[in-house]
Amino acid sequence: MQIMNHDAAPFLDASKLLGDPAALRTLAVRDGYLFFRGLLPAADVLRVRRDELAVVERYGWRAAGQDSLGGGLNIDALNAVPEAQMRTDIGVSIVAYHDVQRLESMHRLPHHPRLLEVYRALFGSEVLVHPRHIARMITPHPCMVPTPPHQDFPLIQGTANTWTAWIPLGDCPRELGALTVCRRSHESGYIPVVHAPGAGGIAAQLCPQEQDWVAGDFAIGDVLTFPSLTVHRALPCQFRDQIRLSLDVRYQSVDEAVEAKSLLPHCALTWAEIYTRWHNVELQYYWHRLPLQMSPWDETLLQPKRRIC
Ligand SMILES: O=C(O)CCC(=O)C(=O)O
Repeated sequence: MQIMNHDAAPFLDASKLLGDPAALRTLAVRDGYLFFRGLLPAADVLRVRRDELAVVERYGWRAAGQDSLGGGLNIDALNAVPEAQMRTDIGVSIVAYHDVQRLESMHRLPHHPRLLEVYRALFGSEVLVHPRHIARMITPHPCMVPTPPHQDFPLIQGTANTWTAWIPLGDCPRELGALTVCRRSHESGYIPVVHAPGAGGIAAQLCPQEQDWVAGDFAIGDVLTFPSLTVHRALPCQFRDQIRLSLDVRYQSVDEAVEAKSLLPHCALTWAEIYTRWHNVELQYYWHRLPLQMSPWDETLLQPKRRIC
């Protein structure tokens, strides 16, 4: 099931197809992912990186002697955090993650017009941006394990036509633990899972023919996106003193069903607690203004079941 970095083919850059929704959809249906070089302006991404790193700094986990964008870690300080206090799906402590979830900039970036343009083209309708953003802050803390191969569908549910945008908050070469996708794995439909360590806690049981991995070195502004049946995983980070910052953001058509948890914060805070210090109200509770259709949660999708290949 595991692959090495060098086994993967490079991502195909779909940037030239922006402005041609039909061609974009055809490629998405064929490969089960789209990769866009330089989709987002670097300055907009760096604002979020700086804000997240300021949180890391406040907890004493950033190495001294770097500017506000440097991802070097004080690994001894971080490793002193007991596992019980860590978000093992994120990479920092539970309280530090709360501070990151309070960041207005982190919640604003997913609404960037360049992202909305992509999803309007894919869905042919208005877009629901799930407010439940995940801010991965992957560190070499001993409790951390690279994200196993999985589909997002059993974890998100709602419509299978929900798309994830994986947005690295800075350059993210393969060696820093970038995301990789299994091309055309969306064609397999829902894949039965087993429990696995790492973010999400499940792994898709891949058959031998499902090993067509694509990967790449991300530069700031690049975005990888895929529907919720596409299998993806994180490459192992080769650095012992660097943090990998990225966002997982979900998008779907407003005309399709959404599961209730997708509208909740990705932590124990309430939205009111998250919004306490925000300047702008227009991105608060915006989904309340949309006529959403809800779908029920199906716990059986997360229960281990043997797959026959
Ligand atoms: O960044 C990671 O390690 C996991 C990301 C992921 O699984 C996702 O975006 O759905």
